[in-house]
Amino acid sequence: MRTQVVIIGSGPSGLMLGALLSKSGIDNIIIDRVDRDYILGRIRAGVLEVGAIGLMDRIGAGERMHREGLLHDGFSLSFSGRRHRIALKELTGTSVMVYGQTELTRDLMDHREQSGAKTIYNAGNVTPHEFDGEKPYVTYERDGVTHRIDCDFIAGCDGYHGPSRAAVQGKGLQTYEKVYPFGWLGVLADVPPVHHELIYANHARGFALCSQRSPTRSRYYVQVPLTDKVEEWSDDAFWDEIRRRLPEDVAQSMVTGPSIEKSIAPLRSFVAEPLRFGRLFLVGDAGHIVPPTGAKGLNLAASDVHYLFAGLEEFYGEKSKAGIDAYSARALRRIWKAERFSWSMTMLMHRFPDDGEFGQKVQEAELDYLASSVPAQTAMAENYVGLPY
Ligand code: RFL
Ligand code: PHB
Repeated sequence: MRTQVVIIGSGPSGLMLGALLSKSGIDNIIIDRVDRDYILGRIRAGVLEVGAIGLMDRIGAGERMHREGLLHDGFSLSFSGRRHRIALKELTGTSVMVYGQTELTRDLMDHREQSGAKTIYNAGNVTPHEFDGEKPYVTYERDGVTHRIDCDFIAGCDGYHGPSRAAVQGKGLQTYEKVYPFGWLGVLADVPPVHHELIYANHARGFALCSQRSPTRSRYYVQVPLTDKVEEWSDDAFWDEIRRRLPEDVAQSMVTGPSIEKSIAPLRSFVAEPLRFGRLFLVGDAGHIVPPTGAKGLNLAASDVHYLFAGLEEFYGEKSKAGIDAYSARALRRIWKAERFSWSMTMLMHRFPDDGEFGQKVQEAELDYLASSVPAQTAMAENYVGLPY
């Protein structure tokens, strides 16, 4: 087989890139290790920045998102029995949209199916080759047979554990990492959200987040030690714990019900540099991870795609390598700012077992400062709605 761009990974970054390339007449094949239903079973991000919304529109896959997505003009921080609203729209002129990653991925998969572009699911042992030269190729196995796809470029959109970053180990790859000493226990339930906007809570028992997917579906999280096992958390124990961490009036009005998904995700900050190795690019989670506190993971995948697509379009349209040469530096400038913001939101809102009372007092002072300073709120809002591409 031969195509222009092989995309490894059928998550949001691979699907968005594939859609933009197809729209520009650039042939591409997406290969994933698992199948469509498995990918759609993963419950992940929920908040879209204006840049990600714009990308969905540009692709032509934004119709359902605009119909069902919920525009949010602000969110609240809860701490020391107080609640303070960060008025995103008022402070920045911009809102964010609550629309689940699952739904966005489904829209992109349906769009791809309709376009007739090729996707290979359930591919084993996917491996990029010869990307240092002019003739890269990707091999994979299916039904015991090894297949080869020759291409011009390989886009590594294969997440944190995928083969693309593994393939560039020892080729000048630098990594920067911070692992946090806790995880998020998340519950999805068909109950109305406790509040019309998101609430991020800093509490002595640990962080809590009230998010949502629709007017009838809630997504809630609590900070838990990394040693906790999801099987040990009954639904009742979860509801009791999250209510303890929220302001009294919020806790009292919370509607509870059976969970339809429950999982624990560890928190990590991670950046790989550079994001280009010859004709192989790292995109999205393959190149970087943020802790979910800033709601940036999926949005960074979208901005990477924006920069890489611009480079590839320039390469095929104008025969210029300038865009692909600039991809890594352009993407990393935005990535590091989102890393900084996600790290600072994480440090501000969680309990750190080893930081003691001093750490806690500093958090309280920062939250008090935020609540009283419009410039501080504006800085938080500007980062939350997403920095420009
Ligand atoms: P994805 O979504 O991980 O997709 C990568 C795709 O690559 C495939 N793949 C392979 N394919 C072929 N061969 C292999 N060997 C392969 N190995 C992997 C996978 O099957 C998959 O389909 O990466 P992408 O597209 O870059 O998108 C990034 C986002 O998914 C990610 O940033 C966010 O979901 C991060 N994230 C969250 N972000 C938020 O903004 N808010 C959240 O609440 C939030 N929760 C989460 C998250 C990420 C999680 N992970 C990674 C475990 C919760 C979790 C649990
Ligand atoms: C979510 O709805 O899953 C969500 C929202 C905001 C975050 C993280 C996760 O910061």
